Amino acid sequence: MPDCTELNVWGELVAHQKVMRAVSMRTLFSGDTERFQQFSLMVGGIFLDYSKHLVNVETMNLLMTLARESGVTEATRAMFNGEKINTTENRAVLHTALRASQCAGRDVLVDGKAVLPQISEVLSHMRTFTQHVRDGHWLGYTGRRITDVVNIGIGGSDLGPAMVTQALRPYWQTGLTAHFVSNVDPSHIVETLAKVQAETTLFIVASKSFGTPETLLNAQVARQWLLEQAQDEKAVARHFVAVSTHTEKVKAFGIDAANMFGFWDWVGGRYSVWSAVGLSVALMVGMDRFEQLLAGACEMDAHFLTAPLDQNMPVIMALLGIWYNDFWGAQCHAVFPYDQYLARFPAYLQQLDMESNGKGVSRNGKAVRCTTGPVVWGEPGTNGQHAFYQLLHQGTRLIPVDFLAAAESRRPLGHQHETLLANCFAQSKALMLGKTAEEVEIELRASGLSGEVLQALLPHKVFPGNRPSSTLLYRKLDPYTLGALICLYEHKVFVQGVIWQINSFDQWGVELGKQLAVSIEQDLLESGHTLAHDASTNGLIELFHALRDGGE
Ligand code: G6Q
Repeated sequence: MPDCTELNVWGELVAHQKVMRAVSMRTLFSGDTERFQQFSLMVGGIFLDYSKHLVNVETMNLLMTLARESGVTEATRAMFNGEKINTTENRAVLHTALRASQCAGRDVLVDGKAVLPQISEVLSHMRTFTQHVRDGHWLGYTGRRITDVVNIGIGGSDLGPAMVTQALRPYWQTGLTAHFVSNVDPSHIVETLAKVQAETTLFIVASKSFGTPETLLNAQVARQWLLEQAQDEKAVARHFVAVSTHTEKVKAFGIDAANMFGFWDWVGGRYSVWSAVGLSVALMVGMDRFEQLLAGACEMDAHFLTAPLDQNMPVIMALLGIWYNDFWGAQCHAVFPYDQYLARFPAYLQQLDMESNGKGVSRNGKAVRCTTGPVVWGEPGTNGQHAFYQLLHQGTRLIPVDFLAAAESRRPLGHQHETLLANCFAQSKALMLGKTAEEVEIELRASGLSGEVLQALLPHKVFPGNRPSSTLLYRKLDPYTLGALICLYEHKVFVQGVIWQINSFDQWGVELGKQLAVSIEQDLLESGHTLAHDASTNGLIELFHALRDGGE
């Protein structure tokens, strides 16, 4: 497969971008009454409006050619079929299989072993366990019901369950509260333990490797805290469960293998919320709703696998991202949920997208020639409007935006939801239309300004417009819709990785810092010996000792 930049269509897209630079979205809309219908589609309860983009039919055709010639369809089949597409780790990538049972997806073999029976076994273990906790059969060491669930994990073993649990807050069982501890900063675990009682708290230690120092340190603190109060080792079995692929390490930590929920090396950390890593979600909202989450994802999987490229929602979103990233020089991609329950969604997407596609070497080991994954960021609307939207509207950067909103509020209150959505729609409209100098002048004259005062103010009030955004609108944020939404972004990231020819499923870039931290920690623990780092690191270590020990 030639490098994506060597494909003919890549050159055609470069040339086409020069034409599109002179086109305004205002003109595109006024010249085509069908634009909204043409550039929108609905899948799994999610409506995507991509009409407010710097694209026309020719743009989309060229982008579809790029997808076709990059082998997106073949790569998608390879992933769903369990081929070992994560080549640097020699692993299959089968988070799609985790939800396949919810929509009669077919089984696949990994190393000659069918995966669906293994998945359904864990799902049924999760069902029994979560039912017992939720209905009060599973009790703490003093015989009281569990009131608090603390998930201890980091990265993929935290962001997914934390985001989904928060998104599904309206479905939480009364009397149960979820907490998430991830940071090795002791403040995190200490502040969390201060909120709960040992006799009614269940800890989930979630770690695929069961070797992540942050997680194990926090889990040890929680275990010690429990034992100080229970004064009985047997209490651990009532208050600790593990989610992991490593039975031996779980047992060595002191958690009974019967209280372990397994998953497999073909589930990447950032794709693991669909596995037993979602146990906290299932505890909070119940197993039926957890399976609805899987079912929503399964509908999106089936769509992604079967829909033609030009009617394929993840493919369309991926190509729009590539259009701005590689042909317009956009550095980042913003995601603004006008949905408070999705407050952690941008943070979740940061890992999904940036850990997957933040790569500079292609699958064949050579440096990529294109620009790969963007910086992903975002905050819930309307908060962002009062903070950084200024830069979006009048700054010098091109920042494509995804707006997300529900038609129905989970907490209706007067007309506040309409106020929220009016702001959402107004922002995408403002980004697209902008405000011309002529329009500003009319406004300023109407407000009584004229002459030099008007002329001095006028340029500051002009909005260039022509700034692209997608709007994703759904009826309400229920488990099914959320499942489809997460899955949509997973496949968007996958398609981009295929086109850029990178491995979206490894994460070697997180290793170096971890390695260096080991020797630096030794130097922080023991002062007085010769430091062998660079001058800056040595200086920081010395200053740390001086500050901590009360010196300068
Ligand atoms: C995700 C990454 C990473 C991982 C964490 C936690 O894709 O692999 O974020 O999830 O490092 O790892 P463990 O689950 O093994 O503790």
